[in-house]
Amino acid sequence: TSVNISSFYERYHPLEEIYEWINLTAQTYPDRVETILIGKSFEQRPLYVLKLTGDKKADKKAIWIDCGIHAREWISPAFCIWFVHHSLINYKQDGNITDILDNMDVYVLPVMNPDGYKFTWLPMHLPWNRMWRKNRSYSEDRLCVGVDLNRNFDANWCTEGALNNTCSQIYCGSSPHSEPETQAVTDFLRSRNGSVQIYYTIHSYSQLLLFPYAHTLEKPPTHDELNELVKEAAERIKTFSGNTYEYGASATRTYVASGGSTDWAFNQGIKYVFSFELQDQGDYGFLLPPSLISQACQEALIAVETISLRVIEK
Ligand code: ING
Ligand code: ZN
Repeated sequence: TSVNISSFYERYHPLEEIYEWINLTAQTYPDRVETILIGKSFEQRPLYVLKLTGDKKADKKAIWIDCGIHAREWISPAFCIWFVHHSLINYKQDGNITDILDNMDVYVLPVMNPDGYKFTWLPMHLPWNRMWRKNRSYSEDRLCVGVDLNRNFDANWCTEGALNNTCSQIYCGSSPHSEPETQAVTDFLRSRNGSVQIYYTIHSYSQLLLFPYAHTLEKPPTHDELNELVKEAAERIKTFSGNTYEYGASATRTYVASGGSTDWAFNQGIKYVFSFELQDQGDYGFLLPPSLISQACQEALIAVETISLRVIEK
């Protein structure tokens, strides 16, 4: 009998293994990877960003990719991990990833919400824990635990599509950037002051390629340019796997949501801002089986490559 042992990159991993993987990756590729501690979570877990660099060039622009802002969306950290591995093993082999790394530094935050992610792996009270979305912050004056980090950014904070109710799945927090995870990301991006040109944030599920705005149905002046980019990405995914990814402005394509990271990043002046919803379209939902990790990650890679290479050309 043959046993099909899938690789590390085609499985989901508990948080401790992800931290080990970050260490090991930085040790294995010291010339290509720098680990940057950008802050700590509410429960004091480190938030590590991996900076990937190709051959040195002066005044490089940068790409930011964050994963795991929502705890239950396991394919998201799986993508960041898969993407880093893909980039490192294919640099100087594959033209697309080589072009990207030679022209842009790539910052990858594999797990923005480690406390929530950890909670979804705890065996008690399943299946409720597995469906946790928020972080795990609390205070004595609150009835319930957790803030939705994607409603906690300083962008029309806590207006439409967010709730000021601690028990809600879309609780916006006590103030903009009240959460240490949000603070760490916004401080870091501001510290790179102008170098970050493309911002990607990875969610699941629904198979969508979205861009600002999320908080209003109004279109930004660059709507058509952003729409062209996601349209091409969706077409290339369709050719690759046959899967359909819908695309468009976030609020129009899905629902109005305030306090999201994409609107904040866009308002900071980052021109190319995207939020991807990876597989699937609801059959498995957040419980995407490991056998689909590879294809889901390939699809997201196609979107990242298509958009990034177009922006580099501009
Ligand atoms: N979707 C996102 C959410 O936070 C989103 C959609 C994207 C909202 C960008 C705001 C900004 O609701 C999931 N699946 O979490
Ligand atoms: Zn999400």
